[in-house]
Amino acid sequence: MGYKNGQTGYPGAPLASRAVIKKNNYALIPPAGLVKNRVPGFDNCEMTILASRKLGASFVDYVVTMLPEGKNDLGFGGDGVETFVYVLDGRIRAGDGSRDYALERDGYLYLPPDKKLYLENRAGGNSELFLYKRLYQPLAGHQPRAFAGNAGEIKSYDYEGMKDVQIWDLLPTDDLGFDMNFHILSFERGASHGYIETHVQEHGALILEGEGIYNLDNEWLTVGKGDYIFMAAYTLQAAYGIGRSECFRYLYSKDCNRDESLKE
Ligand code: UGY
Ligand code: MN
Repeated sequence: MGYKNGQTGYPGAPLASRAVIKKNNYALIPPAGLVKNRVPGFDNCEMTILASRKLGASFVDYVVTMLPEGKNDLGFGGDGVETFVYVLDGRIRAGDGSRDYALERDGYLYLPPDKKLYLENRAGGNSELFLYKRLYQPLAGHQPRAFAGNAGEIKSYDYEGMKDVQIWDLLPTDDLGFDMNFHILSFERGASHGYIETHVQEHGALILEGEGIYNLDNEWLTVGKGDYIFMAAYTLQAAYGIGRSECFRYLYSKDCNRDESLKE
């Protein structure tokens, strides 16, 4: 049943999976099927690459368990690659080479493409991270900047006129220097999107809490905490919050503030 839920050995039931992989369209990747990937620079870390170019994404997403001595001293990103780290659990030091940020649960840091991200676990036990990197798309006259925050300290607002759907914007929305943003969307039980979205942007989404029914390219799939969803450009998408938790809540990335190129 996989390293993420600590259930190795025979499952005592027929092998089965909820994973669905439709390259260049969408993917549902539950934690039970994840395997560890060794990524150079990450020491004492157990991690899995989620979305990648091989799946059809322009970005790479990861889940990382930093063991007690976990660190990245080599630096992640930089040289044209922007990065984002979100602390799902635990406590870490995240640095850009000249400045350090202490991040606790729900804390996050965006680093622009001219800075490398350095990480060190500072929890007594493990820390759980969600990590992202993408080639930054420059825009003349605008620069992105390092930005840190904690989702627990940001105010949400009604999502598209619906009080039972709340959205949190994790990065500035009024600065064209940023070519992407991270958001959290939360649905009370029974709440849903107002329509099935079709848009040019891509998403990588990690379910933080609860259960939902997600429409991906007009297939309705049950999803829950720990599941990862990749949505390619133009993939139909919408969800209902269901289940017994307070809400159905996920963290997701979305590209923004750029026109589409006519070149590859
Ligand atoms: O911002 C969004 O595009 C978001 N509403 N998409 C999604 O939740 N699948
Ligand atoms: Mn969307």
